Amino acid sequence: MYLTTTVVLILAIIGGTVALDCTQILDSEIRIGNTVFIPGGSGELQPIPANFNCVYTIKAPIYTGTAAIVTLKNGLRGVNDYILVTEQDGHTKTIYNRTTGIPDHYTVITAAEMTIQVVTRSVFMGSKFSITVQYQSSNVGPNIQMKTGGDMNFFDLSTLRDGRSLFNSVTFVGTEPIFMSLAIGPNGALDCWDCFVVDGTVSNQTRVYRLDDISMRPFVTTSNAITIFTSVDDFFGVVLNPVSESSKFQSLYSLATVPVEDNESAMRTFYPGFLGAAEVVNFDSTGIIMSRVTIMSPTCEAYVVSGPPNNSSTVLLDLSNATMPHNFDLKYFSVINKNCTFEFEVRSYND
Ligand SMILES: *[C@@H]1O[C@H](CO)[C@@H](O)[C@H](O)[C@H]1NC(C)=O
Ligand SMILES: *[C@@H]1O[C@H](CO)[C@@H](O)[C@H](O)[C@H]1NC(C)=O
Ligand SMILES: *[C@@H]1O[C@H](CO)[C@@H](O)[C@H](O)[C@H]1NC(C)=O
Ligand SMILES: *[C@@H]1O[C@H](CO)[C@@H](O)[C@H](O)[C@H]1NC(C)=O
Ligand SMILES: *[C@@H]1O[C@H](CO)[C@@H](O)[C@H](O)[C@H]1NC(C)=O
Ligand SMILES: *[C@@H]1O[C@H](CO)[C@@H](O)[C@H](O)[C@H]1NC(C)=O
Ligand SMILES: CC(=O)N[C@H]1CO[C@H](CO)[C@@H](O)[C@@H]1O
Repeated sequence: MYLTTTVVLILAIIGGTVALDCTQILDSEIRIGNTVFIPGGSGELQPIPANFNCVYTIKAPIYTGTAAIVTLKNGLRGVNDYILVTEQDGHTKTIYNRTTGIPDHYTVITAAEMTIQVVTRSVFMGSKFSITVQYQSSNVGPNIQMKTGGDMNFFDLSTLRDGRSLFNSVTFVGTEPIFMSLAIGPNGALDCWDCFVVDGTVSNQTRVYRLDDISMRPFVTTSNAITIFTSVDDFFGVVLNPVSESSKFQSLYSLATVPVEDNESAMRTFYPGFLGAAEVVNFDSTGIIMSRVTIMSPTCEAYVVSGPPNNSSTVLLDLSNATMPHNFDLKYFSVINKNCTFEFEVRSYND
């Protein structure tokens, strides 16, 4: 028995445009400064034939040194036609003919990818779409080994900004999963929509997260590496701990000190046995002043200790009876709360 399959490709002509055939972006088109229009044209909506089903994959391979900004225009008309967007962080959204409020752009960081699936039904309804992909410079930064012992692992990503890259990144690699906290300064938390945290290295991404989705909760990687991408020049301080260190605490956060302006923070014991710690870092220089401690509980067991909160930390100050202000000739320390409700204020030495 002979099975003959004949594939007939019918090129429909719609308003003078040759119908789409699911052409993907060529590797040669992925280069810094290049803009690619899908499915052609120069950014205007393009008609989609009936029975169309194509998954466009948009990526920014590591060797190209790029990241991509993707703009999708929705011109769907058929009620059953749709576009399925799967972002690099796994978020999906199905867009129909009535869908409004699509993000003004999507982002693909180096070595990540997103897909846009365009589907039409058997009847041509005049649906249209357009995808514009702009490739920009993404500068993959240092690979840093997690320090151990009494050394704090911290990094300000604004130090990587080079004035020409959309993204700059840093990677920390350890021997166990990594806990990350955003160091909050006097101006509050960083406001950056297009900042991303990768569980893994740039070339081996276990998962991509938008910073906004993880910055307000404890974040621990599953792999032994973490990569952070910034697209803004603002201060972007992070403090990292091996999970064996962070997991001892029910609450662990970090503070960035600046000169002149005190940063206030409060800690409390929510239930017996609740252990909290704050990692205080002067990212710019050496010297931290604890200017005030106000204890609200009848008794207080809380300490300032050296380095990250670890067995190898040494107690620098007993907060139950400390005199303020207290100067620490250090770049960082940790405040450990064993059983106390209190507020404290810290700032950098003026230099
Ligand atoms: C979406 O489809 C419905 C049903 O066919 C139609 O009534 C409506 O006009 C369409 N909307 C747009 C914006 O095309
Ligand atoms: C403290 O740090 C040392 C060196 O990094 C490490 O071996 C040890 O497990 C840590 N102790 C705790 C309790 O986290
Ligand atoms: C990538 O990361 C995963 C998770 O940490 C690890 O299991 C795997 O071995 C890594 N692959 C390579 C090629 O390094
Ligand atoms: C914690 O402190 C409170 C009062 O501040 C006290 O009543 C309680 O016994 C303390 N708990 C422990 C375990 O020391
Ligand atoms: C050190 O860490 C171990 C393991 O988590 C813990 O059992 C022990 O109590 C800690 N020792 C001190 C002095 O904190
Ligand atoms: C603070 O209190 C601790 C424990 O109660 C005690 O060991 C220490 O000597 C006191 N320090 C000062 C400066 O009073
Ligand atoms: C002035 C001030 O208190 N700034 C910040 C200090 O740090 C906390 C985080 O613990 C921020 O919420 C404050 O905005």
